[in-house]
Amino acid sequence: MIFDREHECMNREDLRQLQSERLKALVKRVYDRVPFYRDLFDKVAIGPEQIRGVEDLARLPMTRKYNLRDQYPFGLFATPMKEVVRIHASSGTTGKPTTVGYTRNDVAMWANACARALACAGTTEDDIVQVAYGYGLFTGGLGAHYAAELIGASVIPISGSNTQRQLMLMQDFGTTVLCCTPSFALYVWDVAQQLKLDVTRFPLRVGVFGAEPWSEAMRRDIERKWNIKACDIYGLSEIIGPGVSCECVEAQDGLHLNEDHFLPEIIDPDTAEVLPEGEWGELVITTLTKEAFPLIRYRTGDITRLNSEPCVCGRTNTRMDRIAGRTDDMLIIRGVNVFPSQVESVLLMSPRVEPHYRLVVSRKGALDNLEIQVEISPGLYKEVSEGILSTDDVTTFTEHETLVGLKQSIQKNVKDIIGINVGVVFKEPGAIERSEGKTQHVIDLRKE
Ligand code: DLL
Repeated sequence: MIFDREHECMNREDLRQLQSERLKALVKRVYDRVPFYRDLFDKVAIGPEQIRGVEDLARLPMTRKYNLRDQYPFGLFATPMKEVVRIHASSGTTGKPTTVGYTRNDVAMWANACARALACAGTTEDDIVQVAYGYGLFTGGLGAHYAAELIGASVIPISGSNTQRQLMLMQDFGTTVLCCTPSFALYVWDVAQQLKLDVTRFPLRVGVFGAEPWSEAMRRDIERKWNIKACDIYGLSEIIGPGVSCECVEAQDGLHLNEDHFLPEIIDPDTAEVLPEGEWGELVITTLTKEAFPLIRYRTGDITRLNSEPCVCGRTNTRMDRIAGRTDDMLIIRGVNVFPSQVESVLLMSPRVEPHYRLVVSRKGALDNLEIQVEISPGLYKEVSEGILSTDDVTTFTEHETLVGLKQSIQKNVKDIIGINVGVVFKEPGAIERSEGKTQHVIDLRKE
């Protein structure tokens, strides 16, 4: 079990001291070694000698995804390629991917940070860990793999896809911990139902799910369906991969951040002003110990808030809330900021719909229009289909009175809680395409 009490339960003053020392060394290193940072710091007339510790962090300029793209592929590396032992890259939906590099020490630090995360979620050396995150340039597979091995668990490196085989190995090998995206966990469950497998009798105990936004309601749904504890793990390839933070299985109340390696701040995404603890905003991270690809004040685009109250599990490191959304997938519908995860939470208030949904945004004249397409539960589908067959006056799915009522109640909840009027379209179970990687919930027709 990798519970690093020295660093995870540190007195906060000592932690700040450690962070300050590491920050000073980092700033000097990037200034000396990376022309991009030297230029960036020179532009705002900041030199390494002016950074005395964490208290001076806000004087440093921020970095963003486009800086990484501009320096593609290796322009931000702070070590010669000879010392780089691993390269990962983001999938890059637009144009070139962003590339990140690791030295041997970086790989070891990552394994350690991610091992802490998996241990925090309850993984021990007695576990059998099925890693169903994709292996490859994506950091999910290898990140969880090295971490679980470091803990001493038995790792099944199955990668993503192969749903039936996932289920077979889960049963035959007695998997106790599953690592994958939350949507894949739901997908595998669906397939188990088709195969008439009772997954609640599997030895599976814990799921360590992340790489995409999910809601508290979705957690409850997954926990009930699988009869497990589901913990949220967060990370991004630019910073390290999975293992930046993770929930503890004891409290499941915020994700413990590995703050001795990753220094967090929350800013207002519009003004870039640093916000006080507890306020929602964009997470900004400075990597304190990375060698090959250090980042200074990197704007993650992820919306969360921080809480440095000690946790019941004993850890004292700052916890971040589950990611509420991204600054760039925030939808603005008639002036109201809407995150897909908020809609998901409202949808899942109804037990009669499934967490398989799509948000289709279009423009009618000058007005933005949001249509929620959501699958109804198999039970409701059966009830409605039988109803349609046995009644003469109701001929279509959408006219069925149960669905009309359900639609109105979802519309009312969305209006009351999020503050917008939406259209709701019900789909049959299985009609919404499943994803084996990250799910794309939003289709924005306004951009086409
Ligand atoms: O998704 C790393 C990872 C792998 C994290 C496995 C957790 C588990 P990227 O592909 O670079 O890296 O994508 C990073 O995914 O900025 C968030 O927007 C989103 N994301 C990651 N974890 C979570 C999470 C990996 N737990 C981007 N909740 C990040 C919400 C998440 N969003």
